[in-house]
Amino acid sequence: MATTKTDPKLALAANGAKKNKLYEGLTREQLIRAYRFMYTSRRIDDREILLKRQQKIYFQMSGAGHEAIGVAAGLALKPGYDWFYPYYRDRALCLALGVKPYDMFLQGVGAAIDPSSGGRQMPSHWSYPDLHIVTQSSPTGSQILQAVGCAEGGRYFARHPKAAEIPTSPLLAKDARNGAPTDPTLPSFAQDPKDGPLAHSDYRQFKNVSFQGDEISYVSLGDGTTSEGEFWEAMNAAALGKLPVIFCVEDNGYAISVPVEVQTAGGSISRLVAGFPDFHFEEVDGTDPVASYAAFQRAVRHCREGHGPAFVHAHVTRPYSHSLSDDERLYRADAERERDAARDPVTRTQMFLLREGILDEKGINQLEQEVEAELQAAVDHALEALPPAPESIMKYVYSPDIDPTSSAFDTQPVVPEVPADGKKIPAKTMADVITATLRDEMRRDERIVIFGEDVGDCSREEYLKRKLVKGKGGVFKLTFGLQNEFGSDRVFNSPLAEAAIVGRATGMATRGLKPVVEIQFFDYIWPAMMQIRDELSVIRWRSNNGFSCPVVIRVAIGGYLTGGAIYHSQCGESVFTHIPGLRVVFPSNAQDAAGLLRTAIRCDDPVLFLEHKRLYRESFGRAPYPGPDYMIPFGKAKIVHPGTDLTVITYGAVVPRALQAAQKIEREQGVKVELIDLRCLNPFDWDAIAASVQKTNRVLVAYEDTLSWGYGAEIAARIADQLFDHLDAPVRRVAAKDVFVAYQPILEDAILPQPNDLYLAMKELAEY
Ligand SMILES: Cc1ncc(C[n+]2csc(CCOP(=O)(O)OP(=O)(O)O)c2C)c(N)n1
Ligand SMILES: [Mg+2]
Repeated sequence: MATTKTDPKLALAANGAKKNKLYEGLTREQLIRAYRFMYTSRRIDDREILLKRQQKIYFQMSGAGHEAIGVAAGLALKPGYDWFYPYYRDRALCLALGVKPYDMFLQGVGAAIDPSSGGRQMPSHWSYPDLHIVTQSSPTGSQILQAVGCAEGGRYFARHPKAAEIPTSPLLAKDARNGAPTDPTLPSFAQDPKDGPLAHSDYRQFKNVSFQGDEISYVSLGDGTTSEGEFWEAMNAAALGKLPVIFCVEDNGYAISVPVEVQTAGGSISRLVAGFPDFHFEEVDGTDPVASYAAFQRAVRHCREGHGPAFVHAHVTRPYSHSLSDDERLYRADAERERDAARDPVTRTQMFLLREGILDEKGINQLEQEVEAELQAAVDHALEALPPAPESIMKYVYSPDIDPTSSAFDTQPVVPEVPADGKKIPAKTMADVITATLRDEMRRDERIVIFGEDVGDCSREEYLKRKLVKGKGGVFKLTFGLQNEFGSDRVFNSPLAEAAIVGRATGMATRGLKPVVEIQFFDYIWPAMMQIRDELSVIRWRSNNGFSCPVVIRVAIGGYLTGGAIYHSQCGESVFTHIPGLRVVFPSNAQDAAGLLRTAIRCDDPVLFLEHKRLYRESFGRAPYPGPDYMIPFGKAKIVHPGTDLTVITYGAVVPRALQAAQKIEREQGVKVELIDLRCLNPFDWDAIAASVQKTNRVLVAYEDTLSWGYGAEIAARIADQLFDHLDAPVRRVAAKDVFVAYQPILEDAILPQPNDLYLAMKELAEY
């Protein structure tokens, strides 16, 4: 293909004495290649702009002005070896890494065979798994923390190479045999010859890992994007870990219409970041491919040699306004635009090639004609490509390989035999059982890493080693002892930065690790919301299954704490059940917590695992530890109390309260309540709800979150829609008042649903 190799004829102008001259290590042939990529990049932008005006594509974002720095990075790094988190201006980088113009036009037309997303994402949102170009989104800067996590993942596998292996029987088979017949459609490694398929119950079967000892994570962003908090969190994390990440800031002086001096204190991002330790810093004219290549070479060397991260600040131009929807003449004076035009990287490089006698005018013309012909063919071909089928929209919301609702995740608890002396097997708290499950899973799977705020036993390891301290292990102590047993590579404290916890975990999981991270309180999950909503949950879908990131996020949630107040007591799960691609689990007792947490860890989807703080050590719901292989499929409710007169649907800390009310109404009024604990909120067990409502004809939905727009609204709406004929009474909800949880216990009691509220609602419904 013309864009990837240099026509030897063109280099003929490489004449005489200068023939072997190197330009910062680049040969004359490499410079011609670089120019070809740059010119191709610019002309793809021009073609796309035309196609957009002809309404043949639907969006355009140009990389104009950023070509030289992109090509320099592409030549200095290795596709399929290093990892790339580019942004939308990195067209020239992608071309230099091996993406074909045809692939780019397929993005524009939204073709089914568009390798980036199959028509799901805008053009210039790059995703090419084979080249290690990781799927990119639109929020500015949300890729940066993932690049850091990606580097951490690579380092982890280099230190723990056995973790990268895909386990074979009997390790896998041990937990996975369910007696299902052999499935001929499964890949051979997923089959156990004796016992049928390995039941699709371990994400590692589908998560191949590759890593290199000296690999680099590249991430780029614009000057405006350095104002995002995640940028600073990422810089800090990269410096703390001395990670091999190259941050490339492509500074075109503007973020849409906002100039750099309004964006960056003092007007220079280089000056602001200069204090980060262990970084190598470069500030370069990013319109000059030779200077840019030299800067990148030095940055690459620093990272490959393990000295830490690098920061390349490239001054570039933006000749085509921000996008097709923007006209920069509205906010930039002509003189300023002319100054930029004089530095245009494509013309500049062309002049350089002529001046150095690397190409003559004929050579330039020939190269440009070849590019034009290639692009014409690519456009023609792409315009013939078929759009995706509307029926495909739900594909890859979740893993196509592992179904956590399946019987593969349905195993029996293994509880130690009752001792001869007849003493009862000790019942464990939900907190104890969660710790035991984490410990057993970490023993079984070396890809699991645990991090978050305070989750380690002690960051100053020598205190632990010398037994000077016992260790903390989480503010609720659920990870206590895990750093001690598994080491600080696998269990460690993170900086106090929730977006960084989830963003880094996402990058690690993309590489095949299984991060089980902790958000200390649900009330503080919000800084991570962008990562959860726009990245973690959507990466598989938007990349058309090119990438996935099955992270588990454990979160302490809920009230009834007497004193927790507004910022330690909130629920809010419906905000997350509203997100496609995210599994949401909310157990009410020890045994369910163990079974569901194990399913969360072994499955192939991102999971939000909500742990009610009030239930951690409650006597309700204690149980013996159900063993190291106990799993419960997602989306299967539990009938906590069978009944015939009224269905109560609930979960979490309302379960024991509803049970209390159900027992009272049965005692006092003879009303038999069927109490359903959903356990898993997305997916949820519609079949269990429908069967019960058809039997009782009366239904109450109860939850701790605020009433309006809450989780129960969806359940109530579905019941009204699909079970209307079976109802003898209106669907009722009992939930928190539409206000925040207050500190004074009298107020908290009035705000959160109490057993008596549930009792009264049950009575009213039974009598209706
Ligand atoms: C989080 C977020 N906020 C706002 C936007 C809208 N937006 C898209 S690009 C952009 C400006 C980015 O400027 P800069 O980082 O300098 O990159 P450039 O486009 O100049 O290369 C803005 C505000 C967005 N995509 N994401
Ligand atoms: Mg900018």
